[in-house]
Amino acid sequence: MSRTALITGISGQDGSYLTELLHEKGYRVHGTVACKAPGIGETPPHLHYCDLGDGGNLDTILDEVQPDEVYNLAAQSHVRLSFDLPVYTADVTGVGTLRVLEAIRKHQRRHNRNVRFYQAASSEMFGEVSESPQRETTPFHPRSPYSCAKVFAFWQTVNYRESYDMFATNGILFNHESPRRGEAFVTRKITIAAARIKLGLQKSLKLGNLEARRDWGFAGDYVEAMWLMLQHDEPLDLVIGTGETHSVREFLEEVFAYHDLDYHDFVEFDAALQRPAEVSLLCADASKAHKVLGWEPKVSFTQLAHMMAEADLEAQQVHGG
Ligand code: F7E
Repeated sequence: MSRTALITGISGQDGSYLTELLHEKGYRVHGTVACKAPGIGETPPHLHYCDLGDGGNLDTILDEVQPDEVYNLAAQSHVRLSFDLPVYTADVTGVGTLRVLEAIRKHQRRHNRNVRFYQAASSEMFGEVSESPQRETTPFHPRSPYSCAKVFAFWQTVNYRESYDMFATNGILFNHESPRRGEAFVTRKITIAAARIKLGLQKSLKLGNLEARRDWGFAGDYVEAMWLMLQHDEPLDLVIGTGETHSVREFLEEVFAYHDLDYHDFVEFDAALQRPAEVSLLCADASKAHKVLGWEPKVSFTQLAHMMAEADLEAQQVHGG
């Protein structure tokens, strides 16, 4: 019998890749979108309006969909923005996860059925790192309202697993990108600007800290890890990343070089794009995920940069100007 999944935040980058993967595997896929999404009143049957800052209709959605698996991908996920909207971020990203967990607990009791839960935890929780690479046992030291909210959500997920015997897991995902990445994140901001500069549609690009180092992988690879975590025989918390770290500057160089451009000629520093507290270095040790799930990333840093550069060049050729 075909299984049913519910994805909160289905309209984001990860939601779109996960939906494709689950459809390939024969799932019925339902998703939630926040009320700001367009087309209210014309919602397709598999889409449900739900803002995790409220969550008042989660019970109804769960009863209607009867999911076997819930992937909690909804969040205010922009780190810089979380400094401007700390309480909103804590509510949606932190307490929002608790709202989903509590709704699942009650749904399971009402219907005497089991639901497997995946929480989109984040490498940002490691923040000011005490060891490198970071693994499951590395202490958290969050450096933003966003990552504080993710730490809260992480421990609530562990707590529901330990208190109610729920199949609740945390995937501690390091940065993952793609041509579908939101335009406010640094990789996509760079690939769009580089394509526009190449085509003569834009003259310069303003950026903040170029020395921050991240472990960047391909989102398409990472949604497979999410799914594998829910197929495992026991609920676990796992680090998912590539094990390589690169600076924002290296990503810039890679993308501009792809277009035969030198980024020095176009990039301007803008102090307003810096964060009150920065995470300087992230690098994953995903050996446990490799051992337990057999998971490993397929797309390299250079392939990812080129994939995104190429996709944005094509998109700007069609829609730019
Ligand atoms: O910044 C620096 C910035 O916004 C990366 C989210 O998905 O991954 C993401 O969080 C780095 C930072 O991602 C600009 O200071 C310089 O050091 O692309 P980002 P993030 O903050 O690492 C984690 C795993 C998540 O969980 C988050 O939800 O780039 N940087 N100049 C800039 N960043 C931005 N956005 N814009 C700039 O102009």
